Amino acid sequence: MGPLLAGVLGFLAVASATPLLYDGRAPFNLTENDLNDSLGPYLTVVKGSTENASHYSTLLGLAVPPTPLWNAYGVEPIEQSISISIDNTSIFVPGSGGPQYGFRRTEFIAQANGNHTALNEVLDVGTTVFHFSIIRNDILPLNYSHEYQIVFIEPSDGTHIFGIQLGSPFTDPTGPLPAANAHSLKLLDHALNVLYSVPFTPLTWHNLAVQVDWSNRTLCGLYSADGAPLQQVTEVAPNLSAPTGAAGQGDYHFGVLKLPLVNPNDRPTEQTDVAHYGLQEGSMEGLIYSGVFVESSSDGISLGHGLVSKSQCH
Ligand SMILES: *[C@@H]1O[C@H](CO)[C@@H](O)[C@H](O)[C@H]1NC(C)=O
Ligand SMILES: *[C@@H]1O[C@H](CO)[C@@H](O)[C@H](O)[C@H]1NC(C)=O
Ligand SMILES: *[C@@H]1O[C@H](CO)[C@@H](O)[C@H](O)[C@H]1NC(C)=O
Ligand SMILES: *[C@@H]1O[C@H](CO)[C@@H](O)[C@H](O)[C@H]1NC(C)=O
Ligand SMILES: *[C@@H]1O[C@H](CO)[C@@H](O)[C@H](O)[C@H]1NC(C)=O
Ligand SMILES: *[C@@H]1O[C@H](CO)[C@@H](O)[C@H](O)[C@H]1NC(C)=O
Ligand SMILES: *[C@@H]1O[C@H](CO)[C@@H](O)[C@H](O)[C@H]1NC(C)=O
Ligand SMILES: CC(=O)N[C@H]1CO[C@H](CO)[C@@H](O)[C@@H]1O
Repeated sequence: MGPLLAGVLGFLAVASATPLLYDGRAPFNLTENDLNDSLGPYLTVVKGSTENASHYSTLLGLAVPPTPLWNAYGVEPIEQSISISIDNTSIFVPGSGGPQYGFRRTEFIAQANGNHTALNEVLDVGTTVFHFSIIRNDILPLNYSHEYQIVFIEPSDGTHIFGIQLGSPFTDPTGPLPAANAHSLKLLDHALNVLYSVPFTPLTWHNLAVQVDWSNRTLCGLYSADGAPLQQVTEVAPNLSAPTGAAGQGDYHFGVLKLPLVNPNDRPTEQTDVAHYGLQEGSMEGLIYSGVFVESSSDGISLGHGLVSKSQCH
């Protein structure tokens, strides 16, 4: 731990973790069949309708070590990484609105006791911190000419309380591709302002945490690479376009949601309907996740290696 950490140690305490509200770090006893059946910490229904979940997601066992932030080097990890991928069959058919031919998507949704809605009522109150770690899957690379929405909290109005975006934001008409900053992970607020961005470099676990104050509607981001402790990287930013109360509570998604490019042959109204229209190559692409959990920040924020910030983001 270098001088950077020493400089902030005054704000840190080594303590047991703050109250853990949801643990989405895949245990080693979780199986492919559990994924198919949405047993355990994930609801896996957001995927192509023709294949089982295990076609789009793989529990990696010891093949890809999870983020070292919550898994000490040289010790058996507490979790296994998860590969989440899309291919041309990744056409989700929601309860209404018809097949989403515009998107290709596979997402896991946080749940507890088989009920994601009940969990949201626990996670989306007070001040809570959404943790997740992402590493590139260089066998199944993304196409940075497209927009990807990869982590978000989605209330029933379809907006995102916060979101992590990669690639070139969808525009109609299509702009120069790839867009500037396409290869960076971007933390967006509800109004789609970029609060923070960091290059999505290969062979690196990118650890992010987003503190959401559900009453005052603010966001605050933390980031680190690999085993370095998380550091606050944004101000406490107002997020006042987010709905208040129950209307602002939503499912915690992580995975790969790939937007299309405008198809010049579609009608103007179709060209803006990204869920149902547009161009997709149908390629197989993916990301790898670990370190997914949610904690209350009432006793501070877990920064890794047992370090806890004494205060919330400020
Ligand atoms: C995995 O093991 C833990 C601890 O024994 C248990 O609580 C949990 O239910 C198991 N999970 C699955 C998916 O079998
Ligand atoms: C999970 O899906 C895979 C791929 O379709 C299949 O081989 C396996 O039998 C499924 N398991 C269950 C329990 O559905
Ligand atoms: C999903 O898994 C079940 C159980 O093994 C199997 O019967 C079914 O054929 C699989 N579906 C697909 C689309 O592979
Ligand atoms: C991908 O799927 C779409 C929709 O089912 C289909 O129209 C298209 O031909 C497929 N593309 C490839 C490359 O298979
Ligand atoms: C899930 O939780 C919600 C909210 O607490 C509740 O209304 C619903 O009945 C629960 N669903 C099931 C299947 O238990
Ligand atoms: C990436 O997407 C662009 C825009 O749709 C497309 O022209 C290009 O062929 C894609 N590249 C790959 C490798 O699929
Ligand atoms: C939230 O807003 C209330 C009322 O304006 C204020 O008293 C409180 O300090 C705020 N809390 C935070 C964490 O900013
Ligand atoms: C950083 C920031 O202030 N983001 C936005 C939060 O939401 C309000 C209300 O929509 C916007 O005005 C802010 O720009």
